[in-house]
Amino acid sequence: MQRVVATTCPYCGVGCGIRARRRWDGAVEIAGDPDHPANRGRLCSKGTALAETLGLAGRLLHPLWRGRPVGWDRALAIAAAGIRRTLREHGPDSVAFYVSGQLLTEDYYVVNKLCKGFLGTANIDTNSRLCMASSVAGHRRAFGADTVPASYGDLDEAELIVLVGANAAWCHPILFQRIERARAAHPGRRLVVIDPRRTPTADAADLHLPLRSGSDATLFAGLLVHLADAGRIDHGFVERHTTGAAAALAAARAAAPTLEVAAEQCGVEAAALRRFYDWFAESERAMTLYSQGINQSTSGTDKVNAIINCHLLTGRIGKAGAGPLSLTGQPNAMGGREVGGLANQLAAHLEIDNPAHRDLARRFWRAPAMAERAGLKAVEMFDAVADGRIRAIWIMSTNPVVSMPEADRVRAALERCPLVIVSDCMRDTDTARTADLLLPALAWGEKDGTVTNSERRISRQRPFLEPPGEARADWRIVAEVARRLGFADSFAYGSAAEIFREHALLSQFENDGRRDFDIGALAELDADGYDALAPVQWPAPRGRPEGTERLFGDGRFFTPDGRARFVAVTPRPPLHPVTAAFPVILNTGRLRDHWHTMTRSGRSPSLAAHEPEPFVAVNPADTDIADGALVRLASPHGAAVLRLRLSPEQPRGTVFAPMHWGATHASDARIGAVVNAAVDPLSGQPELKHTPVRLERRRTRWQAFLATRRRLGAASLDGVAWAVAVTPYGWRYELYGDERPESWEEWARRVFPEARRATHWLSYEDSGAAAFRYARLVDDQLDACLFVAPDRPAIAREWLVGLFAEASVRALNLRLLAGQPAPGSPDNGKLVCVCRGVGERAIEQAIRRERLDCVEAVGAATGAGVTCGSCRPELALLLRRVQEPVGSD
Ligand SMILES: Nc1nc2c(c(=O)[nH]1)N[C@H]1C(S)=C(S)[C@@H](COP(=O)(O)OP(=O)(O)OC[C@H]3O[C@@H](n4cnc5c(=O)[nH]c(N)nc54)[C@H](O)[C@@H]3O)O[C@H]1N2
Ligand SMILES: Nc1nc2c(c(=O)[nH]1)N[C@H]1C(S)=C(S)[C@@H](COP(=O)(O)OP(=O)(O)OC[C@H]3O[C@@H](n4cnc5c(=O)[nH]c(N)nc54)[C@H](O)[C@@H]3O)O[C@H]1N2
Ligand code: SF4
Ligand SMILES: [Mo]
Repeated sequence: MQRVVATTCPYCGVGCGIRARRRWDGAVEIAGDPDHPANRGRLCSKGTALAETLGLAGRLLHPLWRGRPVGWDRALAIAAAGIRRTLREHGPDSVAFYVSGQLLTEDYYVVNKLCKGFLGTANIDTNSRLCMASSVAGHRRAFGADTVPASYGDLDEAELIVLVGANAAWCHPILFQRIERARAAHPGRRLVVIDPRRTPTADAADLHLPLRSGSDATLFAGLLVHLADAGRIDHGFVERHTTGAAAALAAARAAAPTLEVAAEQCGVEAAALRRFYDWFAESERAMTLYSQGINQSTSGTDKVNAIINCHLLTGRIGKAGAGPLSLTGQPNAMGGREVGGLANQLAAHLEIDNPAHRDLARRFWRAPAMAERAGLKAVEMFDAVADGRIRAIWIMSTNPVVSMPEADRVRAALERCPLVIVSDCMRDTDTARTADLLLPALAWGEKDGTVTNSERRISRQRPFLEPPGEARADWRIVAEVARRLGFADSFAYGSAAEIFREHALLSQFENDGRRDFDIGALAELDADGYDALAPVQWPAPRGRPEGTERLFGDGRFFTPDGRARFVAVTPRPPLHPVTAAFPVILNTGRLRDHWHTMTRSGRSPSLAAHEPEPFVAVNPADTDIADGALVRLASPHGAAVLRLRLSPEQPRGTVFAPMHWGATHASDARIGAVVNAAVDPLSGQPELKHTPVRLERRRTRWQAFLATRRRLGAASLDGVAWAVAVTPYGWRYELYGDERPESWEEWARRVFPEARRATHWLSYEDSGAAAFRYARLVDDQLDACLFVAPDRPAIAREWLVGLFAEASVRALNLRLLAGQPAPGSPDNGKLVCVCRGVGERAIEQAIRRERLDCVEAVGAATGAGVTCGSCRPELALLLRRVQEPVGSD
């Protein structure tokens, strides 16, 4: 069978279309879908490597109750009985659901309906609380509804694009490439990046404003003042279509009376700020794209409104090439908002605080137990688990023990909770380790449903793989439990299509154009129509099946008076300032090739190669600890041990650490444990970008590099700290410890279990046992190696990992023990271009040797960056590094 299935990428909110082809031998080929409007055939490094993540290794394939396999009947009965008992003994609010923007809309709809309509509690919240909640709250304040006005197509038309708190080159790569193509085609267009760090995105910009962490509201207050003073107020629009301009302007003047004050407060040069303000003032077609640098803040909602204010004042909204655009993170962050997955929403953009809306949902669902008020938001929810108010929690498609702030507290809360149900595709995650009941969910490629991207475009995810083991669709699992709770009639769904129809019907129920979310035109889709559904942007009300590209073109908003609201914003600094004990600001976020807690990207050798080890980036002027040393990062909440990376891109007084590593990939690097849980009072979104911390050297007796064909068992690493990454032929580890084993030789024999076939050993130990080197060959192939030294062993890691591919390494002998290739032979260095396998060292050498001066030339010389393009920003960075070298290696 050779069948091509059109589906959607399961990673980011760009929502790229994919064509998946099953080959006759079962292998899957992934390609971009040329017909999908979000990407027109392009994919970034993560999308490209999807096939590497599809194997069944590590999958959860059967329900497990307290670690033992149980049949589905038993598992569902346990879940239903546990929920029923908890409801009866402790009331509706003792039960909670914590779900995810990685569920499909149909899954999300069903679990939200069960909770808010049938269990009588709104204690369902989602990881979107950590992601989009401030945008949602900001939109609702300004527009009266959670409406994203603009489209990707507007990026092709904008004269000025401002990216605020968004590292799009890494996190929304296909969108970023679209911006870059438009700039290349129209040289006058400008890109401004506002981010404390000099990210690869900032590197590409015409202007980078490295503002002080958390000072965005002041920066946009200053812009509002500047726009008014420069005569850029669109008086007609402001008078006819908005309210509150005068108060917002007065508040902005108080915060940023002059440009110099704004510059001073934000820590940027006045001249650079003036340039930005002037560019914004003169660009009718201006777009402001923003993401977690804005949302994840204790004043995130105000920052969102400070941005929207500038667009309202100039009337730059609802027009081609103009408007604010909140970039959604997860593939279905937007779909989750449509079904009301947040604890303070209802469904179909109905409001839970509005009695008429509650009544509408109650009648539509024929709901026996409507939730009467908003439920607990994520941070509050885990607090309630910790203090016993919540006694049963069902976690679906998210890994809060890694991704929540103050994550040690979250783990402890779950360990104490009487009933923890976890639905996941993977057997071992930090959160699954706390579960009583583990339920196997279908994964991407097996699931069937819809997702909605950042531009409101609903796309189908279609299955192209058979369901493995006993895994089931999330919606089916929830519906089965609902049936056992006595709600069979209301959850008698036979397919995703039926659920989608109900969702669409609810969106148009008594709507009459008053609510923004209306997909009534899709309510009549039959099974075939649903299957064939082409990507479409909502709203798509009855009679408008082609959907809507842009909203607010008519100047009408979803507030009671139809006018958009300015919000008077008084900027606030981050909640917790630095102190003498915790003098450094910790900023956290994403890397190019990893996805969240690595349950997917951590299985791909090509993605894992980009950054195999957890690290913290520090400005060289801020520390005298050497590059590559181990450091301990501590806050009042917890600590993590990370590799120090000296990085001039990092502003002074701040450090940056990726969010990706949990206990499945490193023993001590879970940054969520360090991050504070301070939240925005309106949105409840935590301040994940700003935690006061202390940085100190982590001294060790020894450190080691280890590579092997088989993953090591947990027991063999007892007493040793480690970080692991998958490689094409096995696994690589960085290790360190405080105690030295009596004999390294024996330790090596213990951790590398005896091979059955012919083996050959090489080993070397210096007299003081401070250094030890060991390699094991099986049938002349490299099977395992270990390099121990007092500090980080200086060996050619990528070369060693590459040797596992060789048919025979016997001839290498002592070179192998040296851990270094022969002089002159190529060592690629750290992988930069995943598609072509080109490493940092090779690129740097080519730049020097051939005096390359642009990304295109590097591509022509080395092949890097010419396929998916995800690494182009890093090629630019390497070019700059070679041209202006810094103190680090
Ligand atoms: N490769 C990859 N891509 C992803 C994901 C992934 O895990 N990996 N996850 C997806 C998801 S769910 C999301 S939400 C998005 C997130 O996408 P982004 O928001 O672009 O990513 P982050 O790295 O979280 O943070 C963005 C930037 O905010 C900056 N920042 C920190 N503090 C401030 C501040 O005070 N002001 C300003 N202006 N900026 C600040 C940080 O330095 C960082 O560069 O990415 C999506 N795409
Ligand atoms: N320090 C810090 N923390 C952060 C952030 C940050 O910037 N800094 N960003 C925050 C943001 S924006 C986000 S979105 C979160 C993301 O954080 P999480 O949602 O916790 O991260 P994921 O690794 O995506 O977790 C998804 C889980 O669902 C499983 N899964 C995948 N598909 C399915 C499915 O179809 N069904 C089921 N049942 N399970 C599935 C995966 O195996 C995995 O265990 O992290 C937040 N945490
Ligand atoms: S930009 Fe990359 S990760 Fe995001 S949807 Fe497209 S291919 Fe997937
Ligand atoms: Mo996110």
